[in-house]
Amino acid sequence: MIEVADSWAPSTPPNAPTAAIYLRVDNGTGDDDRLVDAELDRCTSIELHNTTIDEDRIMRMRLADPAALEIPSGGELLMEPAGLHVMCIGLDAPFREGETLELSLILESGIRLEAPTPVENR
Ligand SMILES: [Cu+2]
Repeated sequence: MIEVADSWAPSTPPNAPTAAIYLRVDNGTGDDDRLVDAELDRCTSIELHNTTIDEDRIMRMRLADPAALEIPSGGELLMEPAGLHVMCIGLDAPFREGETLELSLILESGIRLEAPTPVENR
């Protein structure tokens, strides 16, 4: 079975144009898979990002390499602060603590995982 073991999103300040979502997917199947897309009706578009720190110590986000989004058989994909994240672009309204986001994850195999995601500040 492949499943979202944990997902959460920090609340956002008023008028924030973007928001990050973090999660863990566990893969208990015998097949490798990969996260390829996500859907959330609160966003104009979604990108899968990775965070890197440049030589000048500035944090930057860029599109994640597909290799980094693998969900290996018997393993997990971990998306966490300062690393991989789902980037919600064109946020319609701030994420408010206590609400639940109806996030869906699309895997390379065609599997679609529903991931109700609480907004909480960890
Ligand atoms: Cu990002």
